[in-house]
Amino acid sequence: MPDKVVDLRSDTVTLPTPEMRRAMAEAELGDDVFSEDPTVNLLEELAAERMGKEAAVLVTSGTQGNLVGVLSHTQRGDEVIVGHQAHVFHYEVAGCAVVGGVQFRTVRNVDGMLDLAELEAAIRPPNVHHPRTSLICIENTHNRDGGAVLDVAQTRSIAEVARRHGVSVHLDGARIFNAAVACGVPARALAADVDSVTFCLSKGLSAPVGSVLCGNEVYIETARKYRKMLGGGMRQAGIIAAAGVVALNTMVDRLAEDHENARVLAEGLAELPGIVLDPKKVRTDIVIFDVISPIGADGLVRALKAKGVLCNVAAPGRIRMVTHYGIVRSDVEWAIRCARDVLEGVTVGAR
Ligand code: TLP
Repeated sequence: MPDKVVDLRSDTVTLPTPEMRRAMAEAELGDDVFSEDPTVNLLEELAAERMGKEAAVLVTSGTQGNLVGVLSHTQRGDEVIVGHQAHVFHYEVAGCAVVGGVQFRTVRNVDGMLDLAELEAAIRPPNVHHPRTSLICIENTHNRDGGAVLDVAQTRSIAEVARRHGVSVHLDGARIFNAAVACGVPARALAADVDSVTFCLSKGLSAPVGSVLCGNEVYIETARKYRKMLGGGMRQAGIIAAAGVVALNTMVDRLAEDHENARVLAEGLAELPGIVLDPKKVRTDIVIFDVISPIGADGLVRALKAKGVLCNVAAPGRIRMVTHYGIVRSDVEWAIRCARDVLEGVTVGAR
């Protein structure tokens, strides 16, 4: 591997800032299972305030946030409606089915948005044969849809369908602050119409560990029990929460830089032979493109890795690159140059 590494695999690779490390070292601590860790309590208050919800609970990861989030809305045998590209459907090891005994039903999602007619039709009327539809899960920004953003009106339109049928809405807001920055609104505006929201501290916000699940007080009380059941009662978790507080206070506005770098990356890549990409669709930190070059997506990932540029295949023939706190403009320019060298050197039939 070359000396210089440009790691575009995910914003999860971000390292804590010096201010976070200091805050972690100096954090005031207590036993969080007794709700006695002042730093965790501070983070939870701050998170609830940012999301416009009554209460919040620190969880270990985005996956645990969604699992605890879904469990706290549902009973065994319920049905949960999710987009067919949802993270919770593709990448969370079927935890909701295994642990929660709930069944997922997918509806089409395009650019992060659910098809409203399909959504409404998927909500089951009460019937002795049917599972009860108790929850709709949405995702903002949308990972597999290339970091697509749902705006306030789109979120509201989904929540209105849910409300008409007495169904709750959970928002996987792993990257909700990226969505908020892209829309130019506070994150709480994007969470206003949902019943619960989870967001990640350890993606673009660069904290080392943790996510926060937010909702009303009764819901979060339930969530605390499920978190404990899943082994997420972390005792002196203020060590982690301290970095989360710094993340919320210092790392949100700078996400605009990541979005700008992603735009430059997308525009550069879109000009290369064998890449299919509409840069206008890139609004946040995720760039997803199809590879029609004979080298293929796997071959391009391998060739870039040999040059020190890391990225992943997101689906067959499709690559994902993500910008973040560890990536500056010259890294993006370098990645484009490496991709150009590889793709312009490919001859038809080569693999
Ligand atoms: N996504 C990861 C991988 O799992 C693909 C990534 O690199 O993007 N919701 C969304 C929308 C996510 O993108 C992720 C992580 C999660 C939930 C889960 O978060 P973690 O990894 O903290 O469990």
